[in-house]
Amino acid sequence: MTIKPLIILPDPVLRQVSKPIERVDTDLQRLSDDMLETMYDAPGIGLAAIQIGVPRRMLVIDLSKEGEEKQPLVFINPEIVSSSDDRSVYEEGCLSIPDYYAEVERPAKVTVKYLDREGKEESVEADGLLATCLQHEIDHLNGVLFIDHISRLKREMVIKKFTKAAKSKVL
Ligand code: GNR
Ligand code: NI
Repeated sequence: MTIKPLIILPDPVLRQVSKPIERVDTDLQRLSDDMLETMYDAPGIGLAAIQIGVPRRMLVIDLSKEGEEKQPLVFINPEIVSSSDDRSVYEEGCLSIPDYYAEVERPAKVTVKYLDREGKEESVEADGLLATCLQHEIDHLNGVLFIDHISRLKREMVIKKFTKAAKSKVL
């Protein structure tokens, strides 16, 4: 397993729309292991493949707490098939936008269809943090970031700050 470098705002790679996965094979399972290792190292509670530069529709999530047993979840070709009308607000962050946090309102519950790590069709009815995290990660697969759900003023400030930071880095 390998820890991969994270793609950071304003890298245009983050705006790519990821392509569906056609075959769940050992290469893909290796990619999911690398994603989990990268997420645990960061640390974060979720990671989409595009965040390590792979434009494929796969994401990983682990909501277990520090010191608890790990609960790695792998979602391949996930699709939101229904969303609740009631909303909830969470303070979100993103490994691709380090050290920036903002409140985002999303549907409180979602039903997601997906393939698991073995390629088996599954579905989950998620609420709470899992619902928020799934929506945040599925947004990544569509080139959408959580800052797209906040005010334009705040979003432009964040993008400006990260653009400046990237320019000041030696290539
Ligand atoms: O680690 C993460 N924490 C988080 C907190 C609230 C809502 C969503 C997230 S996902 C984020 C990791 C990440 O950037 N996934 O794409
Ligand atoms: Ni993110």
